[in-house]
Amino acid sequence: MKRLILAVMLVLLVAGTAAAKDYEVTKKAGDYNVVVKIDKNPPITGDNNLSVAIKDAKGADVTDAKVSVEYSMPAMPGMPAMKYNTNAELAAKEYKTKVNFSMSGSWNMVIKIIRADKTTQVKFTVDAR
Ligand SMILES: [Cu+2]
Repeated sequence: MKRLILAVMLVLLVAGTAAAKDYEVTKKAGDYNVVVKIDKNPPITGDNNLSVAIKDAKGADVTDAKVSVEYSMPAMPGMPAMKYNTNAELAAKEYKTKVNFSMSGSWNMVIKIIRADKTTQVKFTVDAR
């Protein structure tokens, strides 16, 4: 019986760990392969840590780009349009920043990658709880 309880607890622990996995979006944009991660899954109303990893066509890490994150929500009844912009800073081959979703719902994300005067954009939506 003790063993069964232990086994059940172990399963719950593993399930909990799996659920805690980062929210992840992978996109091809131009020559780049871009992986965006958010540490809250699902993303939440309030602060979320976001990271962007960029690889070039050869699979090498891109560490000399300027990366910014724009997140917005169109106007809806009782709420004006919202738009925020933040610069991501390079740390350990990833570009990191915080995004603060001011309300729950669907947010339009635009990751801007500027490198050698060329701008590449990655777009996706995030549902914040
Ligand atoms: Cu809204």
